[in-house]
Amino acid sequence: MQPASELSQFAADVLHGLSARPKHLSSKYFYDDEGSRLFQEIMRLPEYYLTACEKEIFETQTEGIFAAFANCSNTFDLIELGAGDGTKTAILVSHFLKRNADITYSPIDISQEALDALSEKFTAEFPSLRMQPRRGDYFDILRSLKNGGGRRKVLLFLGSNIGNFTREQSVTFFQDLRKVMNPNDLLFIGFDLQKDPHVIVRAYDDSQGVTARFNLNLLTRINRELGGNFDLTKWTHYAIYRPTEFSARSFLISHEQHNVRIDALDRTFQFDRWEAVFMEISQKYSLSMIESLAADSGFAIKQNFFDSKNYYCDSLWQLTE
Ligand code: AVJ
Repeated sequence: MQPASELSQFAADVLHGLSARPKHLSSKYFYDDEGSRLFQEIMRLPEYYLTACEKEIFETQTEGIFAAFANCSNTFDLIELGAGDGTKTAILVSHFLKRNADITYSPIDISQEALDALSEKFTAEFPSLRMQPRRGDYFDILRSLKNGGGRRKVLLFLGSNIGNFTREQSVTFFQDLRKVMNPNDLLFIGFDLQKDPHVIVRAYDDSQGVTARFNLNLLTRINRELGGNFDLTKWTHYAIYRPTEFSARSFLISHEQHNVRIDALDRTFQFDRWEAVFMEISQKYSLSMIESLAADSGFAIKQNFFDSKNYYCDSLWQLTE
C-alpha cells in the first residue's frame, strides 16, 4: 500500500491527464511491484539493447570508471536513484571492493519489493559491503543525505531513466540534484544515444509483448488503487519513434468507444474509438545534447564512456562553480 500523500498525488495526476486533450498518463507510475517486475523482464529482452550496452560499458571499462569515481581518494558513497534490481551496479561494486575501495551503497527505489530483492542479492554476494537501502522519493532521501558525514558522494542515475523527462524537466531535475551535492561530488548518468530508428522502435515494441503488458499494467494499477474499471481487452499498446525529435513515444489505443469509471475520482471518462492515451517518452541523445544539458544544469562533463556500438553513453558530471 502506498502512503496517502503519494496516492492522492497519483489520483490528482490521473485526473489531470485523463481530463486533458489529448489524454495522457505519467510513466512515473509504471513502477508498482508488478511494473518493476515487468521492467526487469524488459531488460532481459533481446530487442531492449539499452541494458546490454550499459552492462558492456561497466564490464569492459570498470577500471576507467573506478579511476574517475575515485579521483585520488577511494572513499566514497554510491547513491543510486531508481536502483531497480541493481544488476548493473553489482558489476561496479564488485570491482570497487576488489580494489579495496571504502564505499557504502545506498540504493533508492519506489518499489519495496525491488529493494528487498536487491538487498538480499547484494548481502549474499558482497557480505562486507555497507548498504543503506531506502524506499521513497529521491529528493526527500537525498536531502537527508546532503552532508552524510562529509564523505564524497557519487550519484548514479542509470539506464537512460532521464529519457522519460522532457528537456525542461531534465534541467530542473539536475539543478535540484546539484543543490544536494557538495563541490567534489559526482553524478553518473546513462543516456541512450541516437541510432537507426528501426532499432529503437523494436526496443519499445518487442515481439513477446512484454512492453505492451508493462504499459497496460498502469491501467491495472488505476483499477486496483483508484477503483477504476478499465477493461484491458479494449486497449492496445502502440509505440513509435519521432525522428525529428529523437524520441520514442508509447500510447495505449482504445479499440472502441467506451466509458471508464474511476471511483476515487468520482468521475467517468469517455474514450472514443481509436483514441490514443499518451503514456511515455523515451528521449534519445546526441553528444551535443548531453553537453548542453550539463551546461544548462550547472555541470561539466568529466568523462564519457561508450559501448563498442556507440549506442549508449554513461556520462560522468562534476559541478561547475
Ligand atoms: C526505464 C525509462 C529507461 O524508457 O527505455 C522500457 C522504460 N519503457 N520500455 C525506457 C521503458 C518501455 C525505460 N526507462
